[in-house]
Amino acid sequence: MQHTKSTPSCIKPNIRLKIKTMKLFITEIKTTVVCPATEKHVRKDLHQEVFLSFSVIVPVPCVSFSYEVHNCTAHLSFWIQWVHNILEKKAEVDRIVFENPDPDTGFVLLPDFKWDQKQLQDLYLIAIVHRRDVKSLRDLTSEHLPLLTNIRSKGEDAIQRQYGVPPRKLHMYLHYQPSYCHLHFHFTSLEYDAPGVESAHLLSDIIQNLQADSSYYHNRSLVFPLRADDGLLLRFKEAGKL
Ligand code: M7G
Repeated sequence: MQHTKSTPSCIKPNIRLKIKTMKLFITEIKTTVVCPATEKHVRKDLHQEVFLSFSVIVPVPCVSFSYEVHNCTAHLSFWIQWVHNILEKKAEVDRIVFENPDPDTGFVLLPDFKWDQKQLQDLYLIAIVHRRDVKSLRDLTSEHLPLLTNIRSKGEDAIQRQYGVPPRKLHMYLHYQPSYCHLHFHFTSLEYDAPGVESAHLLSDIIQNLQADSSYYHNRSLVFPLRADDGLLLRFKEAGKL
């Protein structure tokens, strides 16, 4: 379906499809329906060869950094519309597990689409911050420590209260680079083999790194996976970095 700017986005998670196999067994698969889907939605779920790459931003900003920033700012309003819908209470209002409305340190915690909430082994929630000026790990400085510690302590408390899962059974992390450039954290059960481990940065590590050095994530090289169809991979190749 062709996407136009006025078309409302519709994402339905955990749709159960029954499939009859050749031997007449009925198999159920869990899927997510995205309508209308942009080329970016389709590409995100297609299998691609993945390479580990890294961005160096000192001493000279390299190709990747400007590309990362561009990636996180341009033409993406439709792509992250679902995030704004949640924050503005236009979607998933009844699924919110916890909210702290503070404009600087607040966030919304709710089940990720990947989790059907039927069992705790694959518990998966996301914490989406209210601030809209923090796109990714790269933007974080010690100024954001109150936000990060708030997410950790209030997120842990809410999950313990709601699901009885203690903090020592939780993974709390973000992805770099993110698919969605609005700061959000993943809270997953330690028992769940969540995808994206190669791009995960633990919330506790981020807090410690920023406590030690406010500009840690401004200056560091960061390793991240790149799919074969990512334009940045091409830039790395052109720059002789791969
Ligand atoms: P990701 O796709 O790994 O992107 O995680 P990231 O690298 O930016 O972290 C984003 C997470 O958001 C995924 O685990 C998705 O399942 C989840 N997610 C995506 N959408 C569109 C929705 C949504 O509309 N509602 C909820 N609750 N979760 C979503």
